[in-house]
Amino acid sequence: MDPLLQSVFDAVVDGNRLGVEAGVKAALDAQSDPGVILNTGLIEAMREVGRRFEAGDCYVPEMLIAARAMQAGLALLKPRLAASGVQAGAKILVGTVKGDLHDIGKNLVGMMLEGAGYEIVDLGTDVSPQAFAGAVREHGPRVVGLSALLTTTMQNMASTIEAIEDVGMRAQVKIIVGGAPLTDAFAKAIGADGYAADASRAVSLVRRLTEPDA
Ligand code: B1M
Repeated sequence: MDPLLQSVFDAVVDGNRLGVEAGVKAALDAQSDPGVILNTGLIEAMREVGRRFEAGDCYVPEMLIAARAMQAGLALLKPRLAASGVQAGAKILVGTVKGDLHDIGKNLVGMMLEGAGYEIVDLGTDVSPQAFAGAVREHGPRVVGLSALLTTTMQNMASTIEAIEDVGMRAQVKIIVGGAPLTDAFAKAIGADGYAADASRAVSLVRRLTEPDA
């Protein structure tokens, strides 16, 4: 790999935000293609972080720090990406369901998905079923990601799916769910398209749902 891109990759994996910023700036100064910096430096590095997490070689704090470092690099690249016409990946709407204020896991999922090249619309926390449904109509995402951390609020995932059905948008979106109290069986019972136990698996799940042949 080009040494400048390698330095961006290594800095993301190490969670070194200043190193990522310096590496991205140096690569841009050296006329590297912004799309190549994104794919080879940032996205591949987050993929590596996801692999290490799934293998038990790193944990949530390291993944969060790496995701934040990646986002700092992405912020520098975004204007250049827009100018060079690089298309963002599929749009994904994420939010924590009604009554629930926990957002650390949802933010991590959003960051990992952004790191994988998807465009994220984050609705925040305590999002009502109607607000989710309205946002699906407004933004037209390929995937909706619902997060819940409380046994009391996970029930609101079912009403959110119903609300999306009620506005006639269910067939247009894949709905994935996650959060500590959830299980695959619960996800199936409420009619979600998939469940992910953690942020890294959420990325693989979205890839499977949006690019079935990949
Ligand atoms: Co709360 N809380 N909390 N809390 N809190 C828990 C969840 C709890 C298990 C603690 C406990 O009692 N042991 C318990 C729930 C019990 C239950 O429901 N059976 C609990 C409770 C009871 C409460 C309150 C009711 C307490 C009170 O006021 N009496 C209250 C509720 C407020 C509300 O939401 N209405 C409350 C409040 C809070 C704080 C505000 C203080 C704070 C949240 C701060 C914030 O998020 N900004 C908080 C915290 C921090 C926790 C714990 C300690 C940590 C949660 C966390 O961030 N984990 C938690 C106990 C625990 O989990 N050990 C607890 C780290 C995060 C990275 O993991 O969120 O699981 P997690 O996300 C993972 C996966 O689940 C998955 O990927 C993530 C990354 O790998 N995932 C998805 C998550 N969403 C996903 C979506 C996907 C895919 C994967 O697709 C879309």
